[in-house]
This record gives sequence, structure tokens and C-alpha cells, in this order.
Amino acid sequence: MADKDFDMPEQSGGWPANRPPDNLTDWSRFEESDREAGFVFTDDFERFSQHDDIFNRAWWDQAVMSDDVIAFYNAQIRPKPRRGEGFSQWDFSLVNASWSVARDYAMRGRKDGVREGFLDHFRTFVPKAETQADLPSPEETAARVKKVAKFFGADLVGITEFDERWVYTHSADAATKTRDEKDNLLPEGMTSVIVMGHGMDRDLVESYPSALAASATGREYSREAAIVSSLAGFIEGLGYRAYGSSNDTGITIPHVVKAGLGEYGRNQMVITKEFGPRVRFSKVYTDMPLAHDRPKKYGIHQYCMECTKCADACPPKALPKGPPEAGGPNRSTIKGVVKWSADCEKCFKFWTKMRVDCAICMRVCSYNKDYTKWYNRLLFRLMGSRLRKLMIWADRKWLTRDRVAPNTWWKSA
Ligand code: B12
Ligand code: SF4
Ligand code: SF4
Repeated sequence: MADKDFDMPEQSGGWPANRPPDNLTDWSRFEESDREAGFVFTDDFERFSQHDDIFNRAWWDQAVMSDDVIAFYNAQIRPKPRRGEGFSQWDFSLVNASWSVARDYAMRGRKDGVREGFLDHFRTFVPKAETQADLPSPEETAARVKKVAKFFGADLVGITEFDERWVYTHSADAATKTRDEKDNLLPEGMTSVIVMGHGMDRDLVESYPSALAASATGREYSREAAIVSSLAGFIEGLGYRAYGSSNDTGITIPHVVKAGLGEYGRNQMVITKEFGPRVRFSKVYTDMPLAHDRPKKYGIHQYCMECTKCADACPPKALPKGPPEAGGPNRSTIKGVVKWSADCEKCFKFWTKMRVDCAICMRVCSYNKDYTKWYNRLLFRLMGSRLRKLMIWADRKWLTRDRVAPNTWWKSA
């Protein structure tokens, strides 16, 4: 089949008719980069409020809250090890320790109802420099910022234009744990988003689902907290505003795609050429003048149009098997964006029953390979080419790996 058969649906008559609201800048400035990135909107587009994501809905929506949800959150403090391999006291101890730094950041503002990294941006405690440093060209400044981000520990860095469509209309309120929303504290005037990728431990991801595997996620949240705060502090030291963010403040994935770090896949993740989907992202919003990267295409979207491996492997069948569509199965999906959307109620229910997060859809993804190996880089290129059908067949026949038993990781000590 020719490439054009896999194209995204046509954009519906330019800009969503109900946008932009009076108080926001003209979104038509994104028209060209949206086309380049393959973003398609429908007229019912609405910005998303964080209190509608599934983690926050659990606090106010009885359709989500359950004894399993409570047990899931309790397991992070008082885990109940069980018999199955990967769920022993060693495994729970490792995952809960891996979250230590992220948890400390999240807890330090508890008195003030602040939960840095999850509901609120990372605070910096040294005041922003009063004078702005002389900057070289935006290209040179961007190159220096990227170098600093890597120095602090980021594996990938890209920079894109600030786009308010992805900023949460409201933040969820950690203090009340109710349906309450609070103001999103991101001020007006941001111009760029620096997105950083943090590669996850491949061996641990191979043993998802297990408490042991979840340590790969926890470790990156802890690293993100340190890297993001450091980069924000650096920019403020040069006299510009910088708001470091992990999961808080806004939706991350569209920025990552626009910054050229990868393409969006059926498994709801950005797939990169360095790590496949096995990577997490953080971001810094800033008003520092920086050159922007452009979206890059690797044929991943077309491959996902033909492949359903992640959807087939998802135990609660939370992932879609068809083409991208606007909207989703419940209020936790943003409205008016044509994309693959998961049924996160099903996904989260599965997590809470297991008492730890899942990432089977990351592990089984055909792009989850070790790209330090030349032959995997070659496979990446072939998968994005017209040979994709052959590659999907070859992947099913020869390249699919089973879950690695969690104890293998301990035995390799
Ligand atoms: C809430 C959340 C979840 C929730 C629920 C999502 C929901 N709808 O409520 C659940 C529990 C399902 C979840 C699960 C996972 N998550 Co999650 N999640 C988030 C979080 C914190 C917020 C996203 C959000 O606001 N969703 C609500 C609305 C917007 O959801 P939605 O309409 O379905 O949109 C989703 C996608 O379609 C995409 N998206 C949204 N708008 C647009 C627009 C365009 C144009 C495109 C292309 C995509 C896109 O992003 C949304 C991700 O949920 C983000 C971090 C962040 N701030 O973005 C991480 C994040 C998306 N999760 C991530 C990961 C890795 C996972 C897991 C693998 C868990 C794990 N162990 O790490 C699974 C994968 C499950 C799956 N296949 O969906 C990573 C993705 C990294 C990557 N490579 O892209 C992120 C970015 C966190 C991070 N720090 O890196 N997650
Ligand atoms: S994280 Fe697990 S339950 Fe959720 S979509 Fe992925 S495979 Fe399914
Ligand atoms: S498993 Fe297949 S369909 Fe799913 S994200 Fe990976 S390549 Fe795309």
C-alpha cells in the first residue's frame, strides 16, 4: 500500500472554530508547525484541566476511586510484598527507594498544598538574577542551554515554541484532594519549552509488570527532579524566567514531538531513535530567547498504523486498535485532537489491582531496542521505510522477546 493510504485525516477547515479565546494569543501561528508535526484538531478542541487526569480524578470521581486505588497509593509507603516473582520485599523496597528524590521534592511543599513535579512546577530558592546576561544569537544560546542540560544529566534535549493549548487550564489541588481546581501558576510571557528525555533502564523495563520494573520509572522521576531544577536555576541565574516541570503544569508529549525528539505512537508514547519509547520527559518553560527545533519524521506513525502489538499485549485492552480519532472513551481524554487515545480508566484499574504501575506497552513495543547496537539502528531505519510490512512480520516471527523474569535482574548482581 502506498504511503498516502496511511495519512492522518485532513485538518478540519483550519482552526477550531471556537478558538482562540480572547485572552490568549492567536493560535494560527502554530499552523505551519502543526502541519509539519502532523497535529490535527477538530472544532470542539478544549484545553484540558489537570483535575480530569485519571490520577486526580481518583480523588473526586467515585467511578475511579476504589479500595484498590487506596491500596495502590498505600503500597508506596507501606508495601505488602507478595509471593509472585518481582513483588518481594526486595522489589518493593527498590521501587520505593527509587522514588525517594522525586517524593522529597513533592512533599517539601505539603504544608502549602504544593506538590512539586506532579501538580506544581519545581520551585527555585535562589532569586532570579536582577540583570540579564548578554546573550549570543538564539542559536548559540540554545546550543549552550542544551549543553548545560546534558551536563546536568539529560539524555536528550530539544527546544520548541511555547504553546498554551497544552497548558492545563487549572492545576489539581493537592491540599484538598477534592474536585477543587487551583490556578495554574505558569505566568504569561513564556516563549519556549526546553524538553528533556531521560532514558529508562532497559533490563528493568524488560521485567514489566513487576514492582522491580517500576524502579526504572521511579529512578527517572528522581533524576528529572534534580536535572529540571538545576536547569531552571541556571536560566534564572542569567536573569530569565524558568519554570521547571515534570508531570505538572501542562501536557508534555506534543511539545516533545514539536521539538523533534520523536514521533507519537499507538502506545501513547513518544518513540525516539535513541531509546524507542523507553524514555521519560521533563520540561522547562522559559522566556529566554532561544532558537527552536523542528519536528522530525521517521516513519513511526505509518508503522504504528499497521502494528497493534502494544494494544494486543495490554491486559485490560486499554489501547486502541484503529486509526487516530478525536476524543476518547471518557473525560480523561483531551477534546478535539485527532490522535490515538487510551482508555485510562481501564489502564489505571489494572495498575491499582497490581499495586504498581504498568508499562507492558512500552516493553513489547517493536521500537523498544538497544540502539547502541548498529544492527538495531539499521532495523529502526527499515521499520520506517516502505519495507514496514515485512518488518512487522519479521518482528512477530523473530524479534519478539518475552518478559524477563524479575529475579534474573537480582541474579545478575
Ligand atoms: C496522567 C498520565 C497518565 C495516566 C492517565 C492519562 C490520562 N488520560 O489521564 C495513566 C495512568 C494512564 C498513564 C500511564 C502511563 N504513562 Co503517563 N502520564 C500522565 C501525565 C502525568 C499527564 C498526561 C495527561 O494530562 N493526560 C490527560 C489527557 C491529555 O490524556 P489524553 O488526551 O489521553 O492524551 C494522552 C496522549 O494522547 C498524549 N497527548 C495529549 N495531547 C496530545 C496532543 C497531540 C497532538 C499528541 C500527538 C499527543 C497528545 O499525552 C497524553 C498522555 O496521557 C503525563 C505527563 C504529562 N504532563 O504530560 C505522563 C506521561 C504521558 N506518561 C508516561 C508514561 C511512560 C506512562 C506509562 C508507560 C507508565 C510508566 N510506567 O511509565 C503508562 C503508559 C500508558 C498508556 N499507554 O497510555 C510518559 C510518556 C513518555 C514517552 N515516552 O512519551 C509521560 C510523558 C510522563 C513522563 N514523565 O515522561 N499516564
Ligand atoms: S500501562 Fe499497561 S495497562 Fe496501561 S495501556 Fe500500557 S499495557 Fe495497558
Ligand atoms: S507496539 Fe507497534 S503499534 Fe504499538 S507503539 Fe510500538 S510500533 Fe506502534
